Amino acid sequence: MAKKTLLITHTDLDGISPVILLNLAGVKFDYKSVEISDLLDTWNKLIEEDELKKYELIYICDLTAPQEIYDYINEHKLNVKVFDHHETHLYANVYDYVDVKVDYRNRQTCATELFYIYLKSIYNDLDKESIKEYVDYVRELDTYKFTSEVPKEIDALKGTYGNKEFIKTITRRLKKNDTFKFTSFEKRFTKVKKQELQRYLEKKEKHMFTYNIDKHNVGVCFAELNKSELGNYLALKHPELEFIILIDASSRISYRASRDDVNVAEFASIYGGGGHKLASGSSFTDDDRKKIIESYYKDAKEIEILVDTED
Ligand SMILES: [Mn+2]
Repeated sequence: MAKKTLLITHTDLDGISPVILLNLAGVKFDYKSVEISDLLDTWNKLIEEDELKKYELIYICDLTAPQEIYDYINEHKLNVKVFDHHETHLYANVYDYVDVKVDYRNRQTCATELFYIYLKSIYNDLDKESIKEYVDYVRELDTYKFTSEVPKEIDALKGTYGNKEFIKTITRRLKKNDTFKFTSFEKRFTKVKKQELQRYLEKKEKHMFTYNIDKHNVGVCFAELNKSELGNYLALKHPELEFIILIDASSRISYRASRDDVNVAEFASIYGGGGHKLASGSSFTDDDRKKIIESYYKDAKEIEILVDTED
């Protein structure tokens, strides 16, 4: 059996677009798309199940790999190439098979762009206008620097189609067309979705609380959906507030700012979190959730009941 290529990549648009690029290059490969926090587990499982040796080449994209993974790669002399743009990953540039850049040609870059530059130098077929355009859209979305609405529309389609179907349909489209185009159905769908989002943002804004926390004037909102759109919308609309706190009670807390004088990473670190200057997060634990239940229902006592989750 001929050896194959393995791609280990992130789950977002910048993570799954490398899958599309390998499809377009005509490479025979398997891929795993994982959350950053699951990378090490995924890697260790590949080792345990003796899977790694099935591959003659392994790409890792859009994920910050910990030193442990590099130690293994170096010790076993695996043929690996890494493409990423996270600051926390710059340390790995000491290895000649790693390409981590935060900026490229005087602007922020993304994993898809770095991977594309590399693949294009090997597979001439990729040097095509539609693919170039698509990679630019992915970069704009991932670095939040927009010149049009198209990147957000592409990302919304990814959410609607689901990753597998999205990869299939975009691969086919980029192969066939000279420029990147939406179908007429997608155009109509996107318009309706946008109107829906606008109503959602306005509704959330009405339910925003304002607080002073640790000497900062902030807006606080509860939200489970469209958090980055919402955080951005509220931060831009309310320059009188230093930043916006979005509490996703079933998951985590996000901090968003649009002002240069604010550093939400610092604020988040007080609460055990971290991130970037304008976008950070901290965790919201089961203990926090229980506190809410128990402060609302004064007589609540937690009990153990076996729940049958099979359906
Ligand atoms: Mn990325």
